[in-house]
Amino acid sequence: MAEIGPNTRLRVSPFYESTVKEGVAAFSPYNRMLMPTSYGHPRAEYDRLTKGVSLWDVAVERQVAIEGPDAAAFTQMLCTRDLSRQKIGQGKYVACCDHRGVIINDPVVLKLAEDKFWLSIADKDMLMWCRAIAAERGMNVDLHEPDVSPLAVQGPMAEDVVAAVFGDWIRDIKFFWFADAEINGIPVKIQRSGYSGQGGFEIYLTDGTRGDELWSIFREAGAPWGIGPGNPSPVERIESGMLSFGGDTDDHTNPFEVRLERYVDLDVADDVVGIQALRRIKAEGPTRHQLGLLLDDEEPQPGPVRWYDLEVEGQKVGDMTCGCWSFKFERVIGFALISVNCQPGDRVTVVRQGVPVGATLCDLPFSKA
Ligand code: THG
Repeated sequence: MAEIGPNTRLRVSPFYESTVKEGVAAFSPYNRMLMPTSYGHPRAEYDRLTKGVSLWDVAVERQVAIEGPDAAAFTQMLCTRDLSRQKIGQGKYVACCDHRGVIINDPVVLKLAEDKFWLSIADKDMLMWCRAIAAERGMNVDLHEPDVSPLAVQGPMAEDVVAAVFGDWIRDIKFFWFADAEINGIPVKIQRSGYSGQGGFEIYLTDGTRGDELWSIFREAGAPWGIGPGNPSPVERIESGMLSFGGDTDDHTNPFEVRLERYVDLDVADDVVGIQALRRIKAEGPTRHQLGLLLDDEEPQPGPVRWYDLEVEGQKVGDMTCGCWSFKFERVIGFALISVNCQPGDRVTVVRQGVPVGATLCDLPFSKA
């Protein structure tokens, strides 16, 4: 197979050497970096995440730092969720939209000070977007990408491992809140967060020269709990019903279509980018929604690498945007982005590389599958 590796266009994670030593088997490009996506043992890696504790190089979750006198006002302009009550030390999951109300990112916003925020972004060039909006609006802000690289510790045993490294005080950190800490002089921020439904923490390394040291600290401290390498799991995140921006969204997707309505506040100020479009869309009623798919397959099938058409009586009604063999439900599941005329319980046909397979729509998350 052809190789793809770090080069001057493809920035290197501070944890890269560690992941190579651990036997990383696949990467995916994300924010012009490489994100480990497999260590070659899918079932063992899934079990480690859902029953134990898993260590992930998610340095690709880059930060856009927003600093200066207009930082709070500017951050709000980018986010369709009301941030007026956000406290210093608190994170919030938000949808950033363009002027059409189309989602262009779903970052976690961290408030570090009254005049300092980080957008912890999904895969899309948000620094360029922020610079353009700030310049057009004449905002007094400094925008840059800081030296920050998250390392995720996920799974039911994650809290014990993070407490073994930093002390029992971390057990009091509330969901999405964060605090400063240090280990062997390595500066970090610790947040209770992460892209899994299993619980855990993200350790934001703020000195990119010390990634392999931090990795080793967790590897050793986590040994009694059987810690091992992993990555954001496509299977677990589908089972848990978590959105993948760019995977489950296209260039026309608004937050209402993908279950993000509860993070949208339509009464934020009129200068929030996209909010006027979202008010219109809400008034007219969204045309698509996101549902679960339970496929009729009896054998494991890989998830789609491209969206598959969903049809009813030969007419296209939507797309299957992701899928996997679920170890938990022992069947093939996926997400549908589909006409609001289709409802849970309805039957649809997935056109999988030209071959039709039946499926039943269901509510998300899949708790009732
Ligand atoms: N952590 C950090 N940054 C990130 C991600 C992350 N940036 C990119 C990407 N992931 C952003 N996407 C998400 C998607 C879902 C969640 C977090 C980031 C998430 N959702 C919870 C859920 O769906 O159960 C609910 C969140 C809430 O209710 O506030 O956690 O993973 N640093």
